[in-house]
Amino acid sequence: MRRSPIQAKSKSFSDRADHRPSHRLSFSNLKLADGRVIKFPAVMGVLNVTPDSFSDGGRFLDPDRAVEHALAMEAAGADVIDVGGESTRPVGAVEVSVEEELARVTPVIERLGKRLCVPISIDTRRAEVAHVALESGAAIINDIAALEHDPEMAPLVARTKCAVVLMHMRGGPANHIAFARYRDVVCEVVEYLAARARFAVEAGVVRSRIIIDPGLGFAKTAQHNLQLLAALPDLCALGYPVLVGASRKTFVARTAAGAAGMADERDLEFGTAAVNALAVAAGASIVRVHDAGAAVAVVRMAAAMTGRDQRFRRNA
Ligand code: PMM
Repeated sequence: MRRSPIQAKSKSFSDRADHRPSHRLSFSNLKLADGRVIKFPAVMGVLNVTPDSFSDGGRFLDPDRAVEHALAMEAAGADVIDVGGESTRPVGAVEVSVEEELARVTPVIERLGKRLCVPISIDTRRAEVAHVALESGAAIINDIAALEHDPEMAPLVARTKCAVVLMHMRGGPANHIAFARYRDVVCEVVEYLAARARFAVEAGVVRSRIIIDPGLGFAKTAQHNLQLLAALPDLCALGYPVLVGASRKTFVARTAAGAAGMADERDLEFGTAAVNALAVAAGASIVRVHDAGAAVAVVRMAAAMTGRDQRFRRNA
């Protein structure tokens, strides 16, 4: 019998490091309101239209380059493109106005809505931005504040029947690192996401379109992130598809580089690949990544090895 999240509280970190496949708890797909289907495990390609995001800040501020990059990620096999206009880098993120966020993402989503076959998700905490993005062709709201930041967000998701990612974070994008204190990080994150999913369902959000996310790097130390990754089966046991966003994050670089070393590109690349493979093996449904081509190969391999491959899968 699988332990409940509460029972899991007493497990030590090493007890939780169980990466055996957990297909029974994994989902096969997500059906969007427009009829499109995202088959799991899926790859979400990141498109940050910001000057200062941690990994790709400034590279895609120009809408032409942003559109080109999104199309390239789709061609590389990405199943969803996640467009964001607000930086959440752990140190030095600058809060942008709604107007600025809209000015960054709207021209890109409008163009992508006409050209991409795969669904678009909008990475925002603000209902006004989410609303414009949905009107322009987005089908998923990726809310790093799990519908807590803007009271209009839950009614918007419920009304439009779009899919939603509920992510765990504490504090805001600019100060979350100061909140990295937990009694038991796994229990607290699991309980938080269960409560936010309950809230969403009570607000009228379609249950089968809720995705949960532990929010790696958001108000978490490297050790917290590793504990959460080791406990992915506990998150999957909540009964919602789980998204894992570890791509190129500082804890991956530090862990992969080891105690002495300075992290380099290979540490980031292979560290990210290791997380993605083990996350899929542990039951995660979506990995959010910057290098879509690499992640597609990793996810396909991990899915095939754990009996989760959907042969001849073609999303959207
Ligand atoms: N990470 C970032 C931004 N948005 N959304 C979700 N759902 N999960 C994440 O882990 C997440 C996110 C920050 O990373 P980036 O600056 O490299 O995009």
